[in-house]
Amino acid sequence: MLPEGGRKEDGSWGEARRMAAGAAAKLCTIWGWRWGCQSSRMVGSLSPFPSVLLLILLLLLSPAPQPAASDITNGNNEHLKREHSLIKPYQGVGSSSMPLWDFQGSTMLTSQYIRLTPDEPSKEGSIWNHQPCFLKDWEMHVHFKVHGIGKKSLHGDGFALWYTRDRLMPGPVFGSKDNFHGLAIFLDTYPNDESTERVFPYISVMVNNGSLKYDHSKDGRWTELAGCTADFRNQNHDTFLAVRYSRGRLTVMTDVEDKNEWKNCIDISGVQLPTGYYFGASAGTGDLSDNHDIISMKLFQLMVEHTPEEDNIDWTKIEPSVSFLKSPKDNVDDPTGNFRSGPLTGWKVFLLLLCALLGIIVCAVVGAVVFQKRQERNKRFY
Ligand SMILES: [Ca+2]
Repeated sequence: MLPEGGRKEDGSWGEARRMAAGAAAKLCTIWGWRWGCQSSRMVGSLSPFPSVLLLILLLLLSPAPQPAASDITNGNNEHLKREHSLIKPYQGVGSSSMPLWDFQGSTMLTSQYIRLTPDEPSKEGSIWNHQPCFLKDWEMHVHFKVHGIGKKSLHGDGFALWYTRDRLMPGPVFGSKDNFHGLAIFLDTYPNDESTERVFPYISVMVNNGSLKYDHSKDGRWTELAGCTADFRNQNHDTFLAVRYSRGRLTVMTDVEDKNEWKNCIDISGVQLPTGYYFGASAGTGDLSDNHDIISMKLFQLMVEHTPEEDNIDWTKIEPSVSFLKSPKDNVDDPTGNFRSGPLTGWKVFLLLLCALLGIIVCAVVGAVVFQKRQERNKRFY
């Protein structure tokens, strides 16, 4: 079990970057490399060496960039939004006079978990936050458990997490309606598409403005923005998922290997989502079944500054959309479906440093030769 309210990463990458920037600023002050410190527009007024050295210094002072894991909040309770969270003991759920969450279908409430479907065929259930969310930047941590007696691939179908315009509307997409408006994260445990090369359970995301249909027979392949394999079913330890949305960037992380650390699953930019939608979770079983349990959903507000232009927009009017440099269908070539390039690895940083060092050596040698030649020419003139 993970400690409440103080999970995982400490934002070390950001901290290191700040330290590096601070160190660079001090060097700037001490050595007077004004242009390198103030503005790239001033490049060219002095030797390029200081900027290269500064870059190397920054790279040396900073650890190799980690996956977006360290960007995920450490679960600071200060910004936990109780009205959008589902936490034990499950008060304010369902029939109470002030419900925070409503449930529907086969959903069953116990003191330890909320069961969306039991391990029985043809069930569907969902749970929906009662209040729309007007946060522009947020992060949802979901503690869940998918388990059942079905062996090998004789279980299904998985569950979905939602941030959508409509709520409590049963349907064919993991127990919820199709042609939805908003964001869906599917935790699919059953490969309906027998020809797929993807390994299941498989997590994928989809953004919809109501025009797209989810194709179960292809496990949503044609509408998937990105995805990853995650072995979360029938685990004896706790399994978690984190979804972060901030400044158009959508990040999904998993913690399903009992390592108490987030693992990068999905990281895409250019995602537009409005405010005023509802969080929910739903699950469905067909011929095959599983228990789909939600233990907690914790919503954290992210403290992010926006420009005045961004603040002047009516965020409730934003149409759910995604702008891509690459079309989602291009990810067919990639068996993981995850077509975005990863962050800089240790090797890439090392190669970058090596190139920078070689560049400096070449510049120094050329400079020395030119200087020597000039000196000799000057000597001849006297
Ligand atoms: Ca499926």
